Amino acid sequence: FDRLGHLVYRPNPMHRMMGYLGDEVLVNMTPAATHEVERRIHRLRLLNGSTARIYRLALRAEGQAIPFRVIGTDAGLLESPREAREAFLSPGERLEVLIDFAAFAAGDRVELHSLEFDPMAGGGMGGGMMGRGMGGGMMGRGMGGGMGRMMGGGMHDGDPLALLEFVVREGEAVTAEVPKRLSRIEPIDVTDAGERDIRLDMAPMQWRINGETYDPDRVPIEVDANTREVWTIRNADRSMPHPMHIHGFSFQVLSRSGGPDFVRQQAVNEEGLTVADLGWKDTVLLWPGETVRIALDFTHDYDGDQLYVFHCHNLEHEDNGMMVNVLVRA
Ligand SMILES: [Cu+2]
Repeated sequence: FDRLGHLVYRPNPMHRMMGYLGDEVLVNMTPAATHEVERRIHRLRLLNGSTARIYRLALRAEGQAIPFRVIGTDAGLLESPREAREAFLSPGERLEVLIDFAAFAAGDRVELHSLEFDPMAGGGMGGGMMGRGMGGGMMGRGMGGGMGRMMGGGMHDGDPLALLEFVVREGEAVTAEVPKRLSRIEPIDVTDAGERDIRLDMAPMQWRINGETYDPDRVPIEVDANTREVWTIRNADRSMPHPMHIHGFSFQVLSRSGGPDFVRQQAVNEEGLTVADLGWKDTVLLWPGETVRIALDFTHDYDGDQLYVFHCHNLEHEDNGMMVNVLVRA
């Protein structure tokens, strides 16, 4: 914000390359947000509406980590609740969580915050070419004040942040059981699915998808309606995370591999999925060096050819051309 409190959005060429990070976190348009809660389970529907910032969400009270239950992701409920202590939420992604305040006393404070992480970790050169591996590297979090100011303030992606403080009200505690079964998710049948490789990389000052930057007249991806495909998306650039989003369809994440340790440590199954990868998704985060496989079912009810887009949800990356047309042929 400027001195008068007006929102400033003036990305320079470096922001357009790396993403525009502000220096003030807003929750429901509110800086330093607080929210009063009763001593019972609360359901939070979280959306990362930041242009470029990734959050490593966690809860704490009196310095202690507080577990929560994830019940839904981008496009609906999970099959059953999953207890978690942290979850990544990249731009465009959604997460539904339950927080139980029954065990807290009136006046207790519970903080939703973002844990520290290195967004360039997993890159090729120990923290990535642009990471802080290179003695406070060029784009890294150890960068000097000059670059820090160019990047838009003192808060780099991955800096620890306070997001929202819950204040527990007076009143009787209400305990409740959470249903064990929330929904039924049929796995997309991939036995006859087409395979497609998607490579994310970088040309000078531009991010690319399969070597392409956005051209409205080009259609790099064509699929037949009512077919299924498995996309193997590889973040080959190894210097920045990319939250990849498709319009028109939800997908299922099949596997995640090759990422940084702090992501692999969050795996909830043998395929390397994190809690934020479960259920129906339309946005999936790719860390530097990672490979993520997703299953897509292109069944839909519309007549004729339909044109959609597949793009990075880091909005500066998208605006800078990290997007391709996807034609679903009737
Ligand atoms: Cu991107």
